[in-house]
Amino acid sequence: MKYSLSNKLLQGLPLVGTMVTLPSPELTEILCSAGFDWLFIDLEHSAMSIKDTQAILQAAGQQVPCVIRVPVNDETWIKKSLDIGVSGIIVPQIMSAEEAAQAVQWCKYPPVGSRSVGIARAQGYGAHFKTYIDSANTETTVILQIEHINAIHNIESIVEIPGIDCLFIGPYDLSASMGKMGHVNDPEIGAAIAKVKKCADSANLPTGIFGMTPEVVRPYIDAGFILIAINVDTMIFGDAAKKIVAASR
Ligand code: 3PY
Ligand code: MG
Repeated sequence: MKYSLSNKLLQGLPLVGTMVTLPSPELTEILCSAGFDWLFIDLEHSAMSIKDTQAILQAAGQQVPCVIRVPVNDETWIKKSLDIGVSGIIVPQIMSAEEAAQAVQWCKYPPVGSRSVGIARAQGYGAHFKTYIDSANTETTVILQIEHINAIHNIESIVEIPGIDCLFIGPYDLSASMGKMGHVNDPEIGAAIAKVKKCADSANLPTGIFGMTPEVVRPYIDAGFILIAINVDTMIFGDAAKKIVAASR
């Protein structure tokens, strides 16, 4: 697969993406030409359907790898997302090794996992069936979100689960679970994130993180986080619109 994100992650260089929440193929084309290295398509908090998401993937084509964040750690969401032909899956709110193993299992075809075999866009509507099923287990990027204090407590066992390609920090949910909602720069949150990084490093697992601005994520890039998501399409557009209005008053 030309657009494999797993291969890019293995190179160890920072990959900068942004969050897509609007069902607009045109906006996706604009984000692809802006130069992002990957797109984080969010089905957890957006109003997008699987059909909307397929149109986004069609717009991105082979230009930029897209990853879908499923709403919940769930077999149906994972298989439907994979079958529309995405580079990887982000599973939110992983709290334990058992949950991590379950997510990986749903992302992989047998004998490694239990993903159901179908024919859809991912398999070239049948035309690339064999090529796809032969490569999907290694080419599909499995990203698990660490974003709850329970996950921090269980991080040593989570990193041991085979088949995880990246651990991605959700600083907002993490801060909420620690009674400090939105205080993503709080030292206690920083210490929890540092613990994840240390354990991930010892297991040779790449790490990623979300932040609202390049300045917020800079220290994490410097610390070796490589899968970086900055800002959300709606806010990028809203901020640009506000600047025009302010500058013309
Ligand atoms: C969070 O900060 O909770 C996120 O999920 C961002 O990706
Ligand atoms: Mg979150």
